Amino acid sequence: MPLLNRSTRRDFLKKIGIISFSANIFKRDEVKKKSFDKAFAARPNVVFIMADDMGWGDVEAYNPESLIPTPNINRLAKEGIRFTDAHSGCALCSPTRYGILTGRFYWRTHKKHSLVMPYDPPVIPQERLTWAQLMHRSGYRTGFVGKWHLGLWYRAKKKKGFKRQFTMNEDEVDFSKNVVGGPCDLGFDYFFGTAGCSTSDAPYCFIENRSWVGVPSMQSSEELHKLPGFYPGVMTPDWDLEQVDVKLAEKAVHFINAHKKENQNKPFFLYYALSAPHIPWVNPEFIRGASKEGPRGDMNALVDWCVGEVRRALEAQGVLDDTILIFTSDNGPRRGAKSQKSAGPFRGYKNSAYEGGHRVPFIVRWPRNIEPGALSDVPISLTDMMATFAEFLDFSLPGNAAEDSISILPAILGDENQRIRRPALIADTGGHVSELGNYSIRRGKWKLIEINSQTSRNQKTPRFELYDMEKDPYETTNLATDNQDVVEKMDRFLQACKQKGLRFMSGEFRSKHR
Ligand SMILES: [Ca+2]
Repeated sequence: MPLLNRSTRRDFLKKIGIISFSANIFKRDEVKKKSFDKAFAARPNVVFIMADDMGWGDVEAYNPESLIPTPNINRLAKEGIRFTDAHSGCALCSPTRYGILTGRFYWRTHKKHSLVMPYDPPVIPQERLTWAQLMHRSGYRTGFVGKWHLGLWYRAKKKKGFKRQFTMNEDEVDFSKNVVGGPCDLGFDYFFGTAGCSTSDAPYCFIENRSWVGVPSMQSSEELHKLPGFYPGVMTPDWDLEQVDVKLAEKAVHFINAHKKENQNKPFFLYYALSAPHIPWVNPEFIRGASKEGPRGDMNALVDWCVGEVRRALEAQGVLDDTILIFTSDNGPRRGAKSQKSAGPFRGYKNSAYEGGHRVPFIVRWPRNIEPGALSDVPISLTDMMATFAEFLDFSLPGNAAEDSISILPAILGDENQRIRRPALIADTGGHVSELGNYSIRRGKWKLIEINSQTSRNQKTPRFELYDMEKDPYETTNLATDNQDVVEKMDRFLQACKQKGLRFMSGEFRSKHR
């Protein structure tokens, strides 16, 4: 069900100049095509910038006491809308990224939980509708730059077919052959980036579209193996950890510049997934010492530098104000050093079901339609991107796509009623140790955390924690024991969401599960 009523939507589309675009475009004659092109040009570009493990409290616009200077991100907040209750779909990389591109929770995949490991096959099958396809079918040129981390098909050297193994068999991979099942097979016209975490997952080699850029012909050194979180593996002889984010920024800028020259009649959609500030925190020289926190802080300063590079490119091309520019992070941060409160005032860090695990910065700059300096405490999720842009582009989502995605377009435009339209806010922790997974669900003032631990054979039933988020937003007091009825209702609702999809949990169906 659309969240904007038809008249509101018509007014909105009229305002941004694309209403004439929405119907029957292929039947237009040549004269009408001119007006079509004009309307097309009026469509805003979309740039989605996502840091990797940057915390709510790392950004100065969220935490004035941050030890990290973030002038470029602060400026976006000053000129756009800043959400204070935004959440990643998961407290871990791959599941969040899956949710952004598909509008679905990761537990609906064959993997269900945990990360996509190096050389894992794709978690998104080619037939699934993605955010990129939605944009592409709506007339956008689409590009993905950065960390993919959603799996690829790799060609094997000897046997026919594809590799499906983790790193120990990487010598069997034929790096002279194309990879498939990645961004260019899921709706992106262009891809430049890495298969997994760009600075800690093998293979350490860039991919452009479907081809390897160079050959990862050598093994990583013993020196690199000492770095925190670094997976040993093959790399290209010229691979330089310090320069990875600099290179990705360069490619993001290149995509913007090249687009303006080559595709003036089309808007573009750039999904730019940074490697920073993910471990192992090896910074380029020019950013060292930029923060007062040390290497992790400097890596966050590098994120800000990258945001500045993209902004400058948009400005230089004269398209900054015709672009919806979004900045966010894929999950909560690691603990900060010194006095840095990387997760702000919230409990927990990356991988946690507590707020610190998945409450992330989320800023949208779009001066044509967003009041500068706007602030919103409406709960939103990164899994909402699909439904949001479907509504924006008048794209009808089929019933078997984006099941967990709720349009936040009204919230971006400052409509507080969005709050009551969301049946619940759900986040996953990635469940590293559990096949069943761990979840949190928020409805009204309550937040239920369900931990399905399998560390003990005797612990077969989930452990629940319940918090009153109005009185206790920092999750200090577990109220589950005294509120078993609430726990049961919330858990029932969570199970129903898993089964039906969050998008369909409204109206009559919702009332049955109160
Ligand atoms: Ca991450």
